[in-house]
Amino acid sequence: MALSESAPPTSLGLDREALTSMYRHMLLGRLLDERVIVLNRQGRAPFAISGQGHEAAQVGVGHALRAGQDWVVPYYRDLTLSLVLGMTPRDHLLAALGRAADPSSGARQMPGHFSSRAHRIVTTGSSVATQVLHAVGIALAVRSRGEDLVVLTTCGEGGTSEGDFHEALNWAGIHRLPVIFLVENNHYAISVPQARQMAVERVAERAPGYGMPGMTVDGGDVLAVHRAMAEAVARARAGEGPTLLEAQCVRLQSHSSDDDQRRYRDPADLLDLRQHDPLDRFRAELESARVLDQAGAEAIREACREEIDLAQAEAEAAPPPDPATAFDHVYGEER
Ligand SMILES: Cc1ncc(C[n+]2csc(CCOP(=O)(O)OP(=O)(O)O)c2C)c(N)n1
Ligand SMILES: [Mg+2]
Repeated sequence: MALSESAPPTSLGLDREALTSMYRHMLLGRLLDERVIVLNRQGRAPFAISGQGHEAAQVGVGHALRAGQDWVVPYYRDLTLSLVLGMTPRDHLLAALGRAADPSSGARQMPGHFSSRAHRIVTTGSSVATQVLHAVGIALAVRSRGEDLVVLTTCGEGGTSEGDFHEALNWAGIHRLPVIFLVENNHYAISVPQARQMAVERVAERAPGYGMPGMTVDGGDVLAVHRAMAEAVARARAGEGPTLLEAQCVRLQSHSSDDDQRRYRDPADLLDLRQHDPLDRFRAELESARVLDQAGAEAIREACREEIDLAQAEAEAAPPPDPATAFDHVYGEER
């Protein structure tokens, strides 16, 4: 790709390879997300839940982890995070199209509910915030085994209203477990705005109540998220306990393919969201730091698009599950 070799590699604090990889992951996540929405609108994928607007937050945290070693207990919006950790567009398109080879569940789970044993991504459920407790259990196991690992779990700001969230933070705080709680605050829980979800302005304000540091970071700024996460990870690895990290994001699409946010959000706000697209922002930053030029950015886009096209072709050619297996893993085996 066309990189400006003369540019200082660290004007943004990371080397150009890391920065380019971050941009590539953000773009791959965005283009794959858009593709799943198209497949949904064409009637080929039953469901889409979009992470558009969350890419910087997810890439920022993902790049501060040791992929495949640290445990990640995500939620349904973390498509881009899963790509950072090593899942592929093919994995996701097999699930979106309900193919037997879907590595997450053999097409049993809803699309958007991915997991990967190989990448230490724990199965995502739909019940809001249940995963946060699972992450704390994993962090306790990590601690008990003396492993040099951290656990990342994620949820939305709406998820913080659940009892599970508070129990999880309380326990992690008491035992100083190596877990990072990332709240991707997009200010809406389906149609319910943040002000109806909590009496505080920032999710991170809750952290002192559980004896842990809380940080609010601009979730549209991938490098700021990365710095905050690196700090939280270092603390966890040093045995200094958990962190509550709030990334303030924008939700560019509706909650899912089953709702239309124009019915409950102000049209002016929806227009304004477009001014806060984390991809445009990072690309401008990379260009002005001379890490990437227009041709370089286009080459990355083209490579991502080709990867997604190929993945879609493979997923379309893959067979659906055998109907005889419909009840596998659901009820006890038939005798
Ligand atoms: C326990 C529970 N209650 C309600 C729902 C329905 N539901 C699914 S997602 C969601 C909104 C969650 O919002 P938030 O936590 O802010 O995450 P976001 O979707 O905005 O990323 C709700 C209410 C659910 N799945 N589980
Ligand atoms: Mg939300």
